[in-house]
Amino acid sequence: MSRPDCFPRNFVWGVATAAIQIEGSEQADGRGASVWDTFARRPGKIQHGHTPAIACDHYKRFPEDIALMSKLGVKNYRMSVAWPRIYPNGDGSLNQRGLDFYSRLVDRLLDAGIAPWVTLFHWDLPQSLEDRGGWTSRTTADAFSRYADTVVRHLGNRVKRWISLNEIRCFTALGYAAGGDKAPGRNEPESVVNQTYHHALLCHGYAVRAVREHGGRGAQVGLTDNSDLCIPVTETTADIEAARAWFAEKNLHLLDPLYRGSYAPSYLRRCGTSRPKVNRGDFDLIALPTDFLGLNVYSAKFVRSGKPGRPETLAIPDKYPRADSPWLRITPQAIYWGPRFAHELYGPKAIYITENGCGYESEPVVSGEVNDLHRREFLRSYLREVHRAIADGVPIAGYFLWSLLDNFEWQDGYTRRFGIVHVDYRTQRRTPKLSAKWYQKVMAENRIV
Ligand code: IFM
Repeated sequence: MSRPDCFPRNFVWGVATAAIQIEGSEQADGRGASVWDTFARRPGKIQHGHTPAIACDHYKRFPEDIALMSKLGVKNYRMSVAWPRIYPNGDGSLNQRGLDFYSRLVDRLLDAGIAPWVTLFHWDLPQSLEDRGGWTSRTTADAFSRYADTVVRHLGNRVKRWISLNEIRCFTALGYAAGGDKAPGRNEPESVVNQTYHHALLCHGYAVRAVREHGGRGAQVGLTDNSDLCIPVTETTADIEAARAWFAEKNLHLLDPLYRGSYAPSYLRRCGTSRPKVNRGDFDLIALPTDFLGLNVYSAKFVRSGKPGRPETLAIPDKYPRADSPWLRITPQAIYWGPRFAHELYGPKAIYITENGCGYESEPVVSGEVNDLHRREFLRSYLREVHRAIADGVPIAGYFLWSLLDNFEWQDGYTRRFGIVHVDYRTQRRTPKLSAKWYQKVMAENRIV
C-alpha cells in the first residue's frame, strides 16, 4: 500500500447479486419452482405481496446489465446459479436450457473482461426438495452433490472462483426455526434445526470436492458466512479478548467443522440431546481445505468484558445510526473486527468481503439522478475499516459491494433498495446512483476517494 489510503496491488474489487433476487423469468426455459416462489405467495409473508417473478428482469436483460458493469469499470462480479434452473426438481432430470443460460452469461462476462465469482447456492432451494424434507433431510445434500458436480463440470473451464453456499444460518435457522422470517417458514424444534445446519455443511463439502475434481487449474473455492459479529466497546485488551471469546462462541457451530474438522465440545454441550446426527466421514468432507473465507458484513453487536470469562453485550441505543432495514445498524468497525477475529481464530488463507452495503426505502430518481450520499458515507466508513484491517495484517484480499442493482430483498420485497444502480420496477430502467459513480472511482484508483 504505497499511499496511506491505497489498497494492496491485486486487491479484488467487485459487486454482488444473487439469482432469484434479480433474474425474474421464473418459468422460463424449464425452471422449476423454488421455496422462495412458494413462500412469496403465502399471504402476509412478503411486504406488499411482492414476489420474485419479474424482479430486475435480468434473465432477459443480462447483456444490458453486463454493459452497465463494464461502463462502471467492474472487473469482478459475484452472482449465483439458480439450482431450480439446472435441476427443476432438485434431482432427477437435468435441464440443459438452464445450464445454457449460465453458459451464455459467463461467456458474456468474460468477453467484457469481468471475472465471474459463482455462488452455487443462494437460498433458492428447489420446492420439490422442500416437499421431501428440505434441509431437514439428507436427500437434499445428496441432490446438491450432483448439482454442484454438474455446474462445476459445465462452467469450470471458464469460472475460476466459486462460493459454495451463502449465509447458512439464513436458509436453515431463519427458515426452519420458530420466529424466522425466511422461506420455507417452518417451525421446527431445535434438534431439527441443528440437523439442517449439518446438511448445509455437508453441501459445502460437496461443493469444495466438486471444484477440486472438476474445477481445473487455478480454481478456488470458499464458503460465504454471515458470522455473528461484534465490536469491543473499547480497544483495551480486556474488551478485545471478551469480544474475541464472544465471536468464537457464536460462530463455532459453523466455523469449527470447516476449520477444525469437528463440532466444538461446547457446541455439543449446548445442543444436549438436540445434537445433529453425523455419519462416519462427514467431517472429512466438511473440512476439506478451502482457499478463502467469504464474510458478508453489515452490522455487529458491542461487547465488553464482564465477569471473568463472561463477555457482555451492550444494548445499542435507539439513537445509534441505522439504515432503513431495521436490523442494519451502521457499525463500520464490524468489518475490522469480524475479519480480524476470524483470522486470529481460524487462519483462513484469505478473506473476501463477499457482501457489504445498505438498504434504504425511498431513493427517487430526480432529473436523471439518485443522490444517495447516505450510501456513499456508509461505504466509505466501512472501507476505511477494511483498510485498517489490512494494515494490521488481516488477509482481506477483496471486497464485493452488495448490490449492483436494487432487487428483491426477500421478506422486504422491493421496498428496500440495496443497489448502487436504481431500478425502476415499472419500466426496468437502470439509473446509476451517485454511489455507483463514486465506487467506479474507488475501483479505478484502488483507494477510498
Ligand atoms: O439481500 C441480502 C443477500 O441476499 C444476503 N445478504 C444480505 C443481503 C441484504 O439483506
